[in-house]
Amino acid sequence: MWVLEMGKKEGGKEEVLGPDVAVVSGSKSDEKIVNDVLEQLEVFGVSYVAVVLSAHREPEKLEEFISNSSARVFIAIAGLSAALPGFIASRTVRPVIGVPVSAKLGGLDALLSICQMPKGVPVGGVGIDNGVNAALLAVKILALSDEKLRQKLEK
Ligand code: C2R
Repeated sequence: MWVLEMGKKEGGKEEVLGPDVAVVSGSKSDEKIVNDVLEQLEVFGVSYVAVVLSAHREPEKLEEFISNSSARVFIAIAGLSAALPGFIASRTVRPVIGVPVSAKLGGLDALLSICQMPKGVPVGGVGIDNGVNAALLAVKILALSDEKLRQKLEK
């Protein structure tokens, strides 16, 4: 797991220098998909933090995590009634990529929960259990402002 480090802002004020990607899963039972995401991020040397936090079960903790995180992209992994990606998107303007997990109904429940967001609160959804694509999409977003990463993607 990527560990938070303290750093200095330009003006000398202290801030927490976070990882590029925050990977949030709704339950420890989503571990396999989380590992697919982390492995792919590691291929590109992208820093990450991975946490288990549920919007349904621990909304206050999740809210605190989002507001303290300086990650540039969120990947939210959840099965069943997957509120997690939408919850995160409602509390940050940073991009959120949702990964539906096939816990029940082949993952269709989670897929629809993630894709059918109301206007104004977008979540980018990838295929069911497709953690690899979520990581690649996050890398593409980061590569927009990172030339070295863009070159790695092109290779
Ligand atoms: P448990 O195995 O812990 O009962 O979780 C998780 O992502 C998991 O796939 C079963 C499934 O419930 C999902 N879950 C959510 C949320 N919290 C947990 N969809 C949420 O806040 O959206």
